[in-house]
Amino acid sequence: MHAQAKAYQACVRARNVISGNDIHIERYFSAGITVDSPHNTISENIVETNGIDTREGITLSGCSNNTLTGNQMLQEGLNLEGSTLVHFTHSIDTSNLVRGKPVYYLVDQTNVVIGPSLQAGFVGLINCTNITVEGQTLTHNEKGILLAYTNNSRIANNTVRFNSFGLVLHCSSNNTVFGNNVTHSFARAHNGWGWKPGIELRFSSHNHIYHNILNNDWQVYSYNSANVWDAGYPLGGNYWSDYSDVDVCHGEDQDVPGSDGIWDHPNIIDEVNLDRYPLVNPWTPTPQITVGVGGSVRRPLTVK
Ligand SMILES: [Ca+2]
Repeated sequence: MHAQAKAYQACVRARNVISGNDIHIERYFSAGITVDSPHNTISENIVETNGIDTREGITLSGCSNNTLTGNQMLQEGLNLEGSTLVHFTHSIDTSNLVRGKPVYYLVDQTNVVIGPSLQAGFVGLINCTNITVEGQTLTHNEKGILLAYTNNSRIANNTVRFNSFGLVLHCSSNNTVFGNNVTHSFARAHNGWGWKPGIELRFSSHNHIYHNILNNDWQVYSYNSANVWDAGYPLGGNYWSDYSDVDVCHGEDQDVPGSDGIWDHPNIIDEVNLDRYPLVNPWTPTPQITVGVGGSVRRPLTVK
């Protein structure tokens, strides 16, 4: 397709190669490229969506084994949709960029650290174990961070904002999610504004989720999932922008007079999920103190 073409939507329904297109989208509610069949190669496309009505530059929906290389998603990023592991099994390397930052889409990997120096545009962890994602700023994707069939991993100190869904865990358990700033998750639905949750959990239990800042119109959607939403007393749970109570007591049972920066009653998410110690103010990391050579300790946390 000629580089000056506009208002073009590529919807791939066969075993195709889409390569070298310059795709501009002027329609509302559409992904730049939507793929719902297996074994396509999508490469070297420049995808420019309108940046307002969708978070989907390239969507792979209910399909498998597609290969993405060298695509530039200028405004809106990646969207992976599916219900089984095979739906998330694609080859998407770091030559794909969201807003100029590389995509880290890990499949079947263990013991990997995606640290602050990498600055990902999108992170997807598929069938992975013991992965660390730390210090990333993830914006303008359908899901800021996606974990599918991923266990024993660590999502820490990331800023996840202006995505449709902030953080999504699908069939993922025994992960730790802490110190993240998950805010401004939203999407525009076909019939108006439709909010999507900051954190979505489906069939994902035994995750430990604490010390996060959650500021979304819809904070959590939890389906067939039971998780731990605090780090006990006195470390506390999460900061919820939409939860306030009284803070006149302290102690494990919040029954001793004197405030402690923890609301006196739990934030009940649903029948099997609650934050026992919701924070009055956002948690902030405490600087580490170097002790001797090669060691460090963390100062005791002060919950304000
Ligand atoms: Ca209290």
